[in-house]
Amino acid sequence: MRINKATIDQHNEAHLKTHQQKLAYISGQLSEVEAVIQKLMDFNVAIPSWALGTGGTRFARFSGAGEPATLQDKMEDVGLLHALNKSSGAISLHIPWDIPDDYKSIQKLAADLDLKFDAVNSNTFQDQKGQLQSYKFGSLQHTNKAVRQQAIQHNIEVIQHGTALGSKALTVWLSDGSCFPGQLNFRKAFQNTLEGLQEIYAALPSDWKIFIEYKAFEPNFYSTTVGDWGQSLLYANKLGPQAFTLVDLGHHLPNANIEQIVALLLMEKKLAGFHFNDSKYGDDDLTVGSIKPYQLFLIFNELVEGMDARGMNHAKDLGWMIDASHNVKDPLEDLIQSVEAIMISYAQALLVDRNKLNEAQENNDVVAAQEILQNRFRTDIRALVAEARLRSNGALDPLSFYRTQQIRSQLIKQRGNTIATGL
Ligand SMILES: [Mn+2]
Repeated sequence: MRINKATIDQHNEAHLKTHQQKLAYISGQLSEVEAVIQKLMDFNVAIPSWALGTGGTRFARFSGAGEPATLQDKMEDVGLLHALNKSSGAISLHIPWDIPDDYKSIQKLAADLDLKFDAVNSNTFQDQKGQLQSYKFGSLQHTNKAVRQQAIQHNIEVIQHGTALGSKALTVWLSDGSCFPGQLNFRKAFQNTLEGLQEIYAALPSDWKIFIEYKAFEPNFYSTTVGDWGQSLLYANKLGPQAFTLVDLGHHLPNANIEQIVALLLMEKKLAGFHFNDSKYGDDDLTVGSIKPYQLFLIFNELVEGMDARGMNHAKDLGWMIDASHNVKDPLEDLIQSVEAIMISYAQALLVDRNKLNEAQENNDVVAAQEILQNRFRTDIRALVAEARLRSNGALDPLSFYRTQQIRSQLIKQRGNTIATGL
């Protein structure tokens, strides 16, 4: 389903007056509005193919209707989202869930929808039909060389699919680890995993990156072989200059200081990928900014400060992606909310007075430092995000557009009672 430009124009016309009042108000309070709007227009967050269907839990999956059943439909959904918010111009594919049957037609569809292919994701956390070796006791860490070889070969195939589509990065998330003390020799598991990653690294095209994603626990509950940013950084450093750490917000132990992790990884030039979501307890896959919006702002504050310190391009030099798969919301509404939360936090971080913050830090003025950050967090800059969308021909209020136009009902009419492929 494609959104008609004239319908977006009508929507914008109806919302324009209120928007202009809000924009004038906030522009009167801030000095760098134009530069911020431009940065917001340039910023894009990739959407993973698995976020477009209703996710399940280990107890049940309550699927919605009109879900995208094919790769083409998933791309159409991301295209729809991008048409509304103009900030979701990339899709991240998961192999083997999204293996393209015809690269050319998939590439043409992507061009029609103004989408790029973000990092490709491998899967050695479940067994596929007809698979020779089982990943029950891990993949790259496995004691059996045949299992490790199968996992290595799979990752190399994923790189080949990605190359054919124009991706530039491979994300490796391993569920490898152990559930009980004594099950695993930690050192041997690490060495096996490193050797496997080295073989995969050797198969990377020279303009590709490999992202090593860590996760503290689940599905293994005693140890995880890439369990935290220190372990990921060890692998990335040993692998070489094309290897980086990927930070997924939901993959930490409770209360971890993610903003500090991000700051140090950026400093070490080893941060390359980012997965957004929110959580109350673990890897909850909740809508970005729904539980801890202040933490999201603090993370962006460090990202902007760290990227500027290295002269990086905010839009291009890191891989931004949402990684969530929600089970009670309409997935497209969830994604509209997530992207909006990201844009708001990014805009607020851009507007932090760096000189004043730096001065407060140098003078150990703890109170002033807190005031600078919290004043910005409490400034309502949503009109700037809306203005960036308006200038890019998106919708002023994507969620209200989605609901007023009854897009899900239209998708159900078109697709029927389909369920998204994936887990
Ligand atoms: Mn992730």
